[in-house]
Formats: sequence, structure tokens, C-alpha cells
Amino acid sequence: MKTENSKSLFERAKKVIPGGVNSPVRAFRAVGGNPLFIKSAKGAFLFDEDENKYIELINSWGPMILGHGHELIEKAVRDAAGGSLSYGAPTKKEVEMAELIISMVPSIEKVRMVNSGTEATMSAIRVARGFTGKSKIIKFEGCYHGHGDSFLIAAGSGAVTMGHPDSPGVTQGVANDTLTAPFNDLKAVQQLADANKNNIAAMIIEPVVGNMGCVLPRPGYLEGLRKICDKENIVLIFDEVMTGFRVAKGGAQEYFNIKPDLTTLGKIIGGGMPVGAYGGKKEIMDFVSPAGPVYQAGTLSGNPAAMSAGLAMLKYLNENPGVYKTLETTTSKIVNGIKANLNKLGLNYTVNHLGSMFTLFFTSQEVVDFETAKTSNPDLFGKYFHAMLNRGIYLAPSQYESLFISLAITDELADQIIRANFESLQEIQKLESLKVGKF
Ligand code: HOZ
Repeated sequence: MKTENSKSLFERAKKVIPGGVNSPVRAFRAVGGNPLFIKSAKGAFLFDEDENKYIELINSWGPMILGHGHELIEKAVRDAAGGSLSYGAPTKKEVEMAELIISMVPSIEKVRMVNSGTEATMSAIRVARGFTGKSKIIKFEGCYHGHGDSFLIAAGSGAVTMGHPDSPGVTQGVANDTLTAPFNDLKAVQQLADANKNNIAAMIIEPVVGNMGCVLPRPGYLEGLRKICDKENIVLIFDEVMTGFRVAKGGAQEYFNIKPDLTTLGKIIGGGMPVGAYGGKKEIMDFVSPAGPVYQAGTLSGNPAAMSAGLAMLKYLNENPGVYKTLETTTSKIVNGIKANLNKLGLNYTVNHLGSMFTLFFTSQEVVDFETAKTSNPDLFGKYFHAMLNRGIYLAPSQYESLFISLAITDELADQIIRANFESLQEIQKLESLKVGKF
């Protein structure tokens, strides 16, 4: 595989961009080697600067549900660009977007557009604090809610693999206001609530975690959190940056039938454009300026091109709910294929899966929280990543990320992924056997 162009771009990038990338996971540090510089993408495929073609299982970390370069979204952006790319003034499109989100997401009664998931989570926490008059928050170990100071405590995603789950630069004061509990452990949450009576403003959670790999809530867990929040007067925030409009039309809250008080949404509502949103109960959202006293603003909020792209995708999902069945069928086929491969090879690694999100963990333990996610062997994951890449499959370059399937993955491509998985597992199995002198 030729990679000269990516390599030389990375060398140039390292001189002018910290670590050569604009977001850490992309640097391939968790898997070794050089990142690939992507030139274009269409449907299920990515093309890099060396003209290599890959079947793509990241899909911009979730939003490209319809696959890359979908005609509806491209047209929407082209049409929007015919106006202007930014006004810094209200538009009809953002009203339509808010109406559509409210009609699709069960718990959202009012919604504010921002520019990224990070902005959405930071703003949601602020309004929860303003609304309750309390200061502490609970987050869950290994969950990642963007790079806001309050969330870089026991954070997942790149913060784990870069070795900074508690980032320097976050003041002790902020850190003291963030309480953490293990995912899937209701008792630990109740203990925190008891020890911090009347001090906890909000609890924020990825209802299905994507940022320590895909980790599912145990039956009754989200219901339990809802009950604790009701009892303790805590604002329950579902971070649906990854799960919103992906695990179901109305996100994880529809799938599990639990209504949070606030929901944060991200890139997914822009169909790939930079955007985010937070929304929820009217009485909480009416605390946001100018309706209420909690300040939050932005020139690019509700950007017309982002709104147009997002509307095109969300309308498509809203009008074609069968897509979720299709996504689930394709993903189940891939996951079952991987499980069959593991079986054939006598390997007992763990695969977690919900809807069109899944992760293969290189551990035999059931992965239910951050501790068990960390039992996955990073060395094996790195080898597997490169073995798949050499076979034309582009995975997330970190164990602590979910994979996302798009509608562009056909049955034939699913077969190709399963075949590549078998060969890759076999390859690393051989390497491991050689290492321990089995052959
Ligand atoms: N932290 C992001 C996924 N959990 C990756 C962002 C990116 O590199 O685009």
C-alpha cells in the first residue's frame, strides 16, 4: 500500500499543527504508524491522498448515516451556499430544524443550536446549574462529552489513549465540581447523591457509550438513574451526540423509553457539517438567554449551510424509518460474522453491539464499564487495526471508540468486512503464537 503522500503531509502538518492533527485520535498514536490523509469519500468508501480506497466504518464518528456525499445533502449545501454561508441573524431553516428535532426526539420541547457537541454539553451543564442553583455534576468513567473543562475528568475517547483522562489545564476548582461514578453501577451513583445532598445540579451520561468503545447500559440502569435524578432533583442529561438519530429515530431515549431532562446533540444533526444542539424541558430551556438569565451565544449558531445539510438528512430519516431496520440488519450480519470468525479461530474476544454501533474488544471479559473496557489488549488492537487497514477496511484508530455503520454498506461489503476480519484475526493469532513459541 502506497502511503508516501500521507506521510509527507503528516511531516508538514507536525511542523504547523500540534501533533500534526486537529483532533488527537486521528494521529494514530493508539495504533502506531502514520495517519492517512483523506482526500475524498463517496458512499461507503474513503479515498486517501495516495489514491488508496477503504471501506469506511467511522463515518465521521457517526453522522454519515446515509454514507458519504449523499446527493440530498450535497444538494442542500449547494442550495444554501447560493444564499450566503453565514448571516449571524435568524433564519427560517433554524425554525424548521428546531421543529423537526422536537418532533423526532421524545423529550425535547425547546432546543438551542450551537456549533459542536462540546459546545452543547458545556451549555447544557451551565443551564442545569443555573436552573437548579447547584454546582456539582456527576459524569461516568470512560464517558466523553467533548473537551469542556468539567468533562475532562476520567474521560474516555482520545483522553484515554493519550494518557490524559484528567487533563492538565483543568483547575482544581472545576475538577472538584465533577463527581465520577463507574458506568452501570447504580449503587455508586446513589452513594454520590447521598454524600453530596442538595449539591448536584446535573448528571450527564452517554446512554449507550461510544467513547470507551461501544458499551451498553444494563437492563434497568437508565431507569435507575432517572429515578435517582427525580428523587434528588438532579437534571438528567443524555449526551446523544453519537446515539441521537442513530440507534433510533428519536435516539437512545426512544430506544430505551427513558426521558432525560436535557439532551445534547452534535455533528449528527448537520449531516457532516459542524453543528450541535441542546434541548429539553421548556422550563429548563427557558432559563437560556434571552428567555432567561443563563448566557450562551454564537455567530455561527444555526448556520444556514449546516441547518440545510442537517435538515436534509433528518427529514430523510424521519420519512424513512425503515432505515433503522436496514442499519440493524447490516450491523448484525457483520457482528454475527465476527463472532463466527472468533469461534472458528477459538478466540473468546468480546463484541458489543447496539443498532448500527459496535466494538470488538480484545478481552474475554464482558465489557460493561471503563474498567472492563481497559482489559482489552491495546497491542492486539493495534495489530488488528493495521491488518484490517491493509485489507482496505478503515476502522477507528483506537480501541476506545465505537464503529458506525452507514446505509451505504451493502451485503457484499458486509461480506468483505467479515472476510477481512477473519484474515486479520488469523494473522494476529499467528503472530502471537510465534511470540510465545507455539509453532
Ligand atoms: N473524539 C472523537 C471521537 N470520540 C474523535 C474526533 C475526531 O478525531 O474527529
